Amino acid sequence: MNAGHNAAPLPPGMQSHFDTVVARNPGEREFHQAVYEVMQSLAPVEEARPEYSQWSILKRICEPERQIIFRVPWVADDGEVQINRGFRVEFNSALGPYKGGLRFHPSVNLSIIKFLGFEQVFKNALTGMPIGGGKGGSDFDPKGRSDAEIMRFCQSFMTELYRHIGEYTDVPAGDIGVGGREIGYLFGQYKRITNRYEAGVLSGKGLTWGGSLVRTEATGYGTVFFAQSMLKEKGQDFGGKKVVVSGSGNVAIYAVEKLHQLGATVIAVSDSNGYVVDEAGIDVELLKDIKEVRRERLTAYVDARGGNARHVTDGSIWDVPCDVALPCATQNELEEIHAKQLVANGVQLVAEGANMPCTPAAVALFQSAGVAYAPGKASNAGGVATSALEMQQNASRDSWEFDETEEKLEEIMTHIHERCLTTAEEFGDPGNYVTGANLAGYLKVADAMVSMGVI
Ligand code: NDP
Ligand code: 2IT
Repeated sequence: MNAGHNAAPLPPGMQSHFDTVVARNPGEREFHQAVYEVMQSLAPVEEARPEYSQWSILKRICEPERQIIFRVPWVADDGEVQINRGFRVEFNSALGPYKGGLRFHPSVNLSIIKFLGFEQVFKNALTGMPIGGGKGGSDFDPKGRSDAEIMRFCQSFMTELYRHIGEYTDVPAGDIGVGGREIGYLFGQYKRITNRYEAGVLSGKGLTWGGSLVRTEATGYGTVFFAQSMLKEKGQDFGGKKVVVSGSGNVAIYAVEKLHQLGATVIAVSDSNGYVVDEAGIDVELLKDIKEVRRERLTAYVDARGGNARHVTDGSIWDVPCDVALPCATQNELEEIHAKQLVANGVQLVAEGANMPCTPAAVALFQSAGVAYAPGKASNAGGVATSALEMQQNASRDSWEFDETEEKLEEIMTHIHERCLTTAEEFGDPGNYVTGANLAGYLKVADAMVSMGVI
């Protein structure tokens, strides 16, 4: 079997490895998809590095080092006891402590956390920072919950998680449904239980208690910096480009902000209820107010904005014609049918702000149509890279200026872009960012694992 979504076949030797992963992890569709996607790139390294098969690197890399699942009981405002499920998958620590976000969304299950953890291992390697890969979260749905309920949930979640994490062990951060507010409640509970002010245990903290400037902006800004490097390869820049950004959360908002700074016009954003088209350019300050302060739906944007801005609930945001598309919402949000529409409308570049937002068939279509396409593990690595900068600042009890930190982020993204291209070229697939990202990440982790023996 393959990973679904019409993925291209694997070489025969690799297929048997993939079949084993499917048999050992039954029903975990998203995890299978993420593994398959990496395996599609691996044939040339397996040939070039015979020691990898000698030491069973591929088999070990597909097996998380540790998977933790726990009960999260808490009491809702109406007095009813709620039970959620918590996860932390500590995937690979060859390069450093496990590092990766926490996702709170009703769709969360072990498959989703494992796909995210698996991707995180290679993404973190690409950043060049000393961080391993992990991911966690819960099927808790924050929508419609009061602040007090969010706090009680976070406290209960941390009451179990605290024993597994630490500055040198595992350092969680945010992801979907987990932002500054949740990191605050989680950090408070960790500090209380352990009686340690261990700033390096979480990243994405507030600026007055160990957080880093630019971490909030980092994933969105970083994705745009990466896309800017891709455009530069083609002799172009963002000036005058029409861009569509899906989602309207942390990643999407700061992608829009940076795109506007670079002279592009973002004409559409979305949430899970529909999308907004605003040909005059999305008003990012209004979007921040609605999503970060008021925590409302996008219909409120249209009500406040007036003019020609409109809210659309049928079809898809990918129907909106654009030069550049940045999927920044969630996995598998951009399918083959959407890719066809984007290509028909003349899209030139797609860079993923979200994790695995394009299905394999959509990716294949972009690549065969000559659309420049960047996978999230390269293009959205700016968030975790800035988390690692936050860890550096915590370790040295220092805090850096905004401009200095943003410069470091831009440098890191430019460097990842370069690594992708040189690695793709080295392994005979010039210009292919998927090959470049998968191989550059894999080689770094695999070499470290070879050095450390069978553990
Ligand atoms: P947020 O929770 O801030 O925002 C998520 C956005 O995506 C919201 O607009 C949300 O709409 C939409 N969305 C989420 N799930 C779905 C769904 N199932 N269907 C449709 N829309 C959905 O999360 P982030 O912006 O932090 O994360 C977005 C993506 O970026 C994720 O894939 C995440 O893994 C990835 N990412 C995040 C990083 C970070 O630093 N935060 C770093 C690297 C990658 P609604 O509000 O209606 O649910
Ligand atoms: O997917 C991701 O890279 C994140 N959610 C950020 C992880 C982190 O540790 O900053």
